[in-house]
Parts: sequence; structure tokens; C-alpha cells
Amino acid sequence: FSQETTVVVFVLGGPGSGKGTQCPKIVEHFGFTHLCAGDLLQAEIESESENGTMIHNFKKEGKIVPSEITVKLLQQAMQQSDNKRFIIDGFPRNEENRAAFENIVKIKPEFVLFFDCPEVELTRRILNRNQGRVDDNIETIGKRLKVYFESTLPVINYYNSKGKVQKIDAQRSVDEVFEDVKSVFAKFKP
Ligand code: UP5
Repeated sequence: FSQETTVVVFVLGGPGSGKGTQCPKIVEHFGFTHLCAGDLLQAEIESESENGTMIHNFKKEGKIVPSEITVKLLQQAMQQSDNKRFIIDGFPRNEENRAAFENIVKIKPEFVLFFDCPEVELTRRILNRNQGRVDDNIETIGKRLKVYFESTLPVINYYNSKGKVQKIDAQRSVDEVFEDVKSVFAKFKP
């Protein structure tokens, strides 16, 4: 893919903020390809690749998988796609992720879509989800939230200082949130 013509939007927000719910809608309305870093890592766990067990243990502890692994998976997925527009969901989660993506893939995001949601609502949604995720239990949720506040919020603040953050109030209904998402993506309307 060409660094000049490829558009990347990062989608960030706490665990349960609605990234995975809103991204398919962006795909449907604006023709982006959705790359979910967490899903790419989960596929590695399920393929029983050499890193699978290690990734599983990081996820179970709510820890951030080493950047080289995640960035390689994202880069491969971008190379395999014919699309030039990508929404990357749940990444970069820390400064190391951010720097690794910029150094290896050499693309800066067009903007960062930030789903802002209070902690109590995040916890409520994740505990309600009940889909058998290894990290959807009260102990791991506490760890995921701590990692989010300590490591991911600084990345959001970094992009905010560059004027690149589009913040959305994610506490409302799925449809209300998507109305705001639509205005942010309006310039990409086909
Ligand atoms: N829901 C959604 N929107 C709602 C709304 N507006 N009102 C009411 N309910 C709403 O939503 C969560 C739940 O809330 C669902 O039941 C949904 O119906 C409901 P979802 O859309 O799934 O939220 P999302 O933000 O996608 O939550 P998720 O838990 O998937 O986010 P995480 O960021 O925790 O998960 P991810 O898969 O990205 O990462 C998991 C782990 O992988 C990390 O902890 C980490 O260990 C590892 N990881 C890395 O190491 N590096 C990476 O780059 C990425 C992941």
C-alpha cells in the first residue's frame, strides 16, 4: 500500500466504550476496512501460532501485547487489503504502540475517533456482555481499566495536543452515538 494515499483512522476508548459496535457501521456507511487489533490477536491465539500462548496470557491479564506483534499483524492485514481506507480499532494502546506503528508502517492517522465513556458504564457493559471472553470478569476488567487510564489515555492526549482527536460522548444509545460518528466521517461519504 502507498503511504501517500492510505487513510488510517484510529478508534480508541475504554474497554466496552462501543468501538466494536460502531466500527461495522462505519464500514457499511463509509467504505472503510475495519481492522480490530484485539480480533487479530485473538485469531493468533486460536491459530495456535508460536506466539498464541503468550498473547493469551497478556489478554487474560489485561496487559498490552508487545508492539512488534500487533504492528506486524496490522501491517499484514493492510497489505492484504485492496482498500485504501482503514479504521484501526483498539490500537495504539500505549506510547510504544504509537511509535512502533509510525516507525514501521510510516503512516500518521487522519484523526483519532475517541469514544468517551465513564468507568461505571464501561464496567456495566462488559459485565453484561457475557460472551465468554477470557478477560470479561471483574478482576481482569479492573486491570484493563487501569491499563487504559495509565497507558492509553496519554496516547489520546498526545493526539489531542496535535489537534487530531474527534471526541464522541459514548454514554448514549448506539444510534445516538452513530449520529455523531456520521458527522465526523461526513467528508468520506461515497
Ligand atoms: N454496547 C456498545 N455500545 C453501547 C451503547 N451505546 N449503549 C449500551 N450498550 C452498548 O461494546 C461492549 C458492550 O457494550 C457490548 O455488549 C455492546 O453491545 C454494548 P463493544 O462495542 O464490544 O465495546 P468495545 O469498546 O469494542 O469493547 P472491548 O471490550 O472489545 O474493548 P477492549 O478495548 O477491551 O478490547 P480489545 O479486543 O480491543 O482488546 C482486548 C485485549 O487485547 C486488551 O486488553 C489487550 O490485552 C489486548 N490488545 C493488545 O494487547 N493490543 C492491542 O493493540 C489490542 C488489544
